Amino acid sequence: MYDRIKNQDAELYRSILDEKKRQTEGLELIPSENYTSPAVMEAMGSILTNKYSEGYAGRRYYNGNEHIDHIELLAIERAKKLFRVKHVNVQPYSGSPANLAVYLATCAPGDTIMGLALPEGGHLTHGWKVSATAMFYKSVPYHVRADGRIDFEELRKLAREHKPKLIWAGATAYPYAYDYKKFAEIADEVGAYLAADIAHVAGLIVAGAHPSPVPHAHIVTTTTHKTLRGPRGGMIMVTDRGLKKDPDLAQKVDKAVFPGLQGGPHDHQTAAIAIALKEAATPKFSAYGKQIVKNAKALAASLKKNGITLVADGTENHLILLDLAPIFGPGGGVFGSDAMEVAGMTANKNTIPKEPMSPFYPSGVRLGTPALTTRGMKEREMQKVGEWIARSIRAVGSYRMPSDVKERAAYIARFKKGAARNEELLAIRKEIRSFCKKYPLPGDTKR
Ligand code: DSN
Repeated sequence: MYDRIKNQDAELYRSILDEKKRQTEGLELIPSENYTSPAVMEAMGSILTNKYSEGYAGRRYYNGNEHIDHIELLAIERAKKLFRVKHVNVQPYSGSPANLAVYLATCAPGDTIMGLALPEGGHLTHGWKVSATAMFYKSVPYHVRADGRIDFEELRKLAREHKPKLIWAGATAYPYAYDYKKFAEIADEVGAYLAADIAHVAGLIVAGAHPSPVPHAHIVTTTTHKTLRGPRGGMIMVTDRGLKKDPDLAQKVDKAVFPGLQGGPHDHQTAAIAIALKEAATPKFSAYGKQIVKNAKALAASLKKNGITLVADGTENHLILLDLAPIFGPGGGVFGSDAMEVAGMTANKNTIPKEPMSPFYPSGVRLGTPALTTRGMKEREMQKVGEWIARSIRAVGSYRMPSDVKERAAYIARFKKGAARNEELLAIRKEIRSFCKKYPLPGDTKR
């Protein structure tokens, strides 16, 4: 495998192999990651990467696009059918550019927009202060309640007061199902566009394991590489409701993507998206999406049984948020996620609702089941994974984040050194390595 890279660039080849080993021998628990099929990867490495195709099918700025047109139209038709929407743009390079195009299509600079605050689970591009979306637009964030659910009372009050042009429904660390109907009621009341960012749950929606925003939102955006299990990429969809609100919305979205924001589309990516959409339309994918949620619920139950506190006391989707404050005190997310990494499990430190420390030293860990489910693991395996996570966290449970910010870097460096030598973590790593041999990555037959 990768023989040409091996012959041409030995240094880079080694890094690819090392990464392959990491992905194969460890448990991938980051809820926004997944393993694509070999066909999707083949398209990403195909000859299509050589082409320029600025514009849209039949209206390109370059010649030689007859086959590219066919590929892009195939992706669009598949997405329209799968999500039951009227219009799709498959050119956004990824989720953030897709979301930026929605602003361009619906707002003028300086208009008011609303999204869930980032530390409470929202996304940067939903108007968080360090993002261009808060620099060029007036952002009024809404929040979650103490139980972690979206505070619709606050959202309604703020919307009435600030009259936003655009409201985002979607998050990156939200363990509940989204109530799109409630969002739509508020957006309609103040005349705002409702954009649902379904990046995290797109695959679950297709599988019937999560409600769809399509009957409620005007615009839907998604990445294609999370639960949808395609290549890295993005899509923007315009619904019937969207076209009813603004008959020009589809053209506005297309113009926002190109020439508003981007140049030539990544045709190899478009082809890989088309393949992933074909895969996602199968009964096998439907079973996969449902299994992701069953596995997340089983993993949540195992974690609780093993003494770990969870935000929302569980999950309604693919994602689980560990509240590690009861173990480490505030700021323990870094100890939890780093200990898991030494033990062979990849997750990420994350803020929890009403975070007692800060986004740099958060008190939680975010994890999910899409990637493990792709490897064929089921509820029984989740029992074991929950035990490993709990054991890893307990193995470093005596660490406490210093309250003096200046002391933290040195303390974390000492913690990392200790964790790398921790016998319990190294023992778990060995167990996981041997366990993983039974669950090959897609297309990986050579063990
Ligand atoms: N970084 C993605 C995630 O992990 O949820 C969102 O952009």
